Amino acid sequence: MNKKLLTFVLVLVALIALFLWFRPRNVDVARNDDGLGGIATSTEEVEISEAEAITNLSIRDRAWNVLTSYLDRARNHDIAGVKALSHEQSATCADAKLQKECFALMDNVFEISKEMKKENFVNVWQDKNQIILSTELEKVKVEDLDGYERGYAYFTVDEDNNIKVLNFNPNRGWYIDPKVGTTTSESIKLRFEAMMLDTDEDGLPDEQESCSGSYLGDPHCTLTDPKLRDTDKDGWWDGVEYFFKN
Ligand SMILES: [Ca+2]
Ligand SMILES: [Ca+2]
Repeated sequence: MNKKLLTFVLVLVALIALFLWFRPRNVDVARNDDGLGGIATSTEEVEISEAEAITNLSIRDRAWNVLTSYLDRARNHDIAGVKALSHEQSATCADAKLQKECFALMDNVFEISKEMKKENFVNVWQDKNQIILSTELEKVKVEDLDGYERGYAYFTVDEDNNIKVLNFNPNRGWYIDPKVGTTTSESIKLRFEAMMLDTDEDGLPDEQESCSGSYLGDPHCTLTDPKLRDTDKDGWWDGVEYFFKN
């Protein structure tokens, strides 16, 4: 590996919906956003078939509405409501004895969601089983670190065409300490772009799929085909299936 890479602080931000868990490399990057941004509050469940017939909403709108409802329910500590819009309920919230911990998890998820703005999620990848919304790569400054971030929201679609929240992450990113090394801003940008390149648009960067570059020797790499969305051809994209297994 290039020595310059040693200066990178790799931070995989994976935050996350109530049914998921924090990754060891997670970091909560707080910003001073003004409220909920594009997150509205609605308790309407969204079914693809209904939406198509009644409102003609786009897939992006339907998925975002589900996420909005999910977050609204999390904010209100509505365990059953969150479960209904989740791909899978968290073990914490499934255990009645852990209600306090579940509520804390809900508060955390809702707080982090404040960074998400609908207008930024311009990429829409979907088929009958899954939907991924993502933002473009954004240059950021986090405390003393320079970095690039990209937001993701993952959804599944069940047999009744109900959209369910699988995972979301407002700022999956990689950061570098500018005081370390002599890397130029242009080479940093190129390196970050390579680190976040997702050729097959399945929600997993090429390097994570190929266990190369920033994922060399990383247990979170998947050894899936970075040029094929559904490596094992079971109908679930590699980036979606990742959250089933991790
Ligand atoms: Ca990929
Ligand atoms: Ca698959």
